[in-house]
Amino acid sequence: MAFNRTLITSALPYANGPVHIGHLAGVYVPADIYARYLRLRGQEVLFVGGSDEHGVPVTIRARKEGITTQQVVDRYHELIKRSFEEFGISFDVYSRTTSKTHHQFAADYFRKMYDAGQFLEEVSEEFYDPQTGHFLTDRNIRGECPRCHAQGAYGDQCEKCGATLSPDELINPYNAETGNPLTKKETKHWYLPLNDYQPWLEDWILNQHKEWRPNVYGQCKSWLDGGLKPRAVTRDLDWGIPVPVEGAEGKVLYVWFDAPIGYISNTIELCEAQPEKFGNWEKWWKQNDTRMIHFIGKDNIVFHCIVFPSMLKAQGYNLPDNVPSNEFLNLEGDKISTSRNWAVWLNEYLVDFPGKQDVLRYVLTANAPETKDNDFTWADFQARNNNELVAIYGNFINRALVLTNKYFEGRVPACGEWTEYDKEVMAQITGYKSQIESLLDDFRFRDAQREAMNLARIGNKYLADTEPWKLAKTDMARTATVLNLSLQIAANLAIAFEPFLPFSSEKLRNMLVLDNTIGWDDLGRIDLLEEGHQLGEVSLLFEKIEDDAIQAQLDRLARIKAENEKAAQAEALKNWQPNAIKELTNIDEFGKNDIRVATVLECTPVKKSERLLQFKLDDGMGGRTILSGIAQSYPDPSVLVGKQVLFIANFPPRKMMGIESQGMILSAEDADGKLVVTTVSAPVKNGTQVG
Ligand code: B3M
Ligand code: ZN
Repeated sequence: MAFNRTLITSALPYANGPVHIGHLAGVYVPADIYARYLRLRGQEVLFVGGSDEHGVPVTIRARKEGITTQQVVDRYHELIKRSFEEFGISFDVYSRTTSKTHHQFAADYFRKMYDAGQFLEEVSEEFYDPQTGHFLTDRNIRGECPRCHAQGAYGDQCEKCGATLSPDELINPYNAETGNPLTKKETKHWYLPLNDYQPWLEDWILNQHKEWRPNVYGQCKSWLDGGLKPRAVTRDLDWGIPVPVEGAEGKVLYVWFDAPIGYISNTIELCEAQPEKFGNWEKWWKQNDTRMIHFIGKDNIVFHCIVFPSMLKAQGYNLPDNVPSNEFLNLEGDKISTSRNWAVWLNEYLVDFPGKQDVLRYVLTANAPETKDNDFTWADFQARNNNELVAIYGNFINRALVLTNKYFEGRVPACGEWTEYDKEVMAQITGYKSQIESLLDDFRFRDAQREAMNLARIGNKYLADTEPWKLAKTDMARTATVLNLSLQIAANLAIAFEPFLPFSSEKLRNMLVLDNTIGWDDLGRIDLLEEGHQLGEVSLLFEKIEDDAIQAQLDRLARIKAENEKAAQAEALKNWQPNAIKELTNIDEFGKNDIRVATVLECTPVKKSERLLQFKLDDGMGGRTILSGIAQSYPDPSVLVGKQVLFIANFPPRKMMGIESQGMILSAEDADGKLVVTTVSAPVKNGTQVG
């Protein structure tokens, strides 16, 4: 199938917070590289983005910040949009799912499917808060974890033991926000019968799209192997697009029904605003010479490969040709999290590293989580900037231009005859175009960028090998040839890096005064700059990043980690409940335990044991030694010396690590989960029995 144009979509970020490096690495930088690349190749491209402004996440944020949901989406839509602009994400349109066009179009879409009988209607029992009159789902429901019995587990997950849960499993479920106990109530919803699409999806994905990335193909296959079930496309919520049928009062479209339709609505908005440039929207969505590519993160795969295609198929739209999805990017070894503030926010990055958009773009692509989760570290960020962008690419450009200024007054010198070495190097340069293209065509962005950097490496090596600064003393003609060829490589670099590092390429183009008509097709040519061509002003393409700038970032993360730990402890404390009372006992049973008071004379860690402390006690009966497994809680056990503690005197002696322990010291878990020794506050005679 021959395609005449490409529609590129990138997942619509929830407008519930700023965007961070995970978003950029996973979706927007690769999508942008691809869009820029196709445009550079002269193809007809439409690159759609926008904010996802419905769904529960934005309403949660509103409650957290104490503002209205509309205020939340207004604030974050603007912030996100600006961040994307600042990072050069070259959307043709960036709109929002609260737009009038979208509300109308998405409601129509539902209505058309409804009229065509493409939904199932079903009444089910859902969790309901009779006091507020709201139905609740997933994260809005909390209760006791059925596995570990922690309080405050969420309807979809217990954060204490990590279990994946469904709200039905929670013990004593309550409204997360109000604490009200929940009941079940009947409610009607509309379902997309995905099971009906199963045979078609199996053929379309498993047979016809074997070229999809293994992570995408594999996830689809496992969904299909599990057997698809009808999926509700409406919700009982008051934030969203009202369900446009009778008897659906108080119901809205499920956010995952309306959000992908946003790709279409945003296309419509653009085409209506600029018909001369983009034509009719249907050309992008219905004509079969248009190819569609969805850029997404791995948590969106099922929606873009199974749910949305079924919706598109139902209404006769084009289907995606590929869905390049990335795995996750972690930050310094931990999962990026908006709620835990564990992220590098794009708006904050630009305050700390003004003008360094390309550095972040470069690092995120170099480290892109294309095939597996990857880690962003500030040390790697610094190293890639200093050792690659500065030391290779920037250094090469700077030397080529400065030397041309020095020896030839900033004019491209004449190229004489090529040596064998020149020929070898230039042959390599010429070969890069098809290499980079085939990687980009395959959505292998990190490999493609690596090739662009290899091109710079060759340039750098060429200068190091030919040493024009030495040649200039003896052979000006040869110096001229070397610098001419170096400048040709520099011009090639401006083109090759254009999809990846748009700001630097523009800067380099300006330094080289490269003709605007020179573009991707010219990549590989060694005659891009004519003899005598006047170069522009030279400045550094990249600057070294110093240790203190990196340390400041690490300090910030350490602060956040400490804050999170404190907050987690406070949360645990809030949800803490004492254990249930043990079965009944009596004074005789209790009296069998001989509990006494002793003074700690010495308390030291047991050698080669991480757990054990050795207590020497004055028990009023000649002294005894007891070992206790609480070393983790007492980094400095000497604090216990002189304290009076409680111990069980009539446990049989037990040998551990070659030392005999004569009893057990009583301790309790403190608020942080550490064991603390129980002490007696008023002085008591050693050996006194407790009872
Ligand atoms: N807003 C989920 C996310 O940000 C969702 C994507 C919608 S794409 C149509 O992961
Ligand atoms: Zn649990």
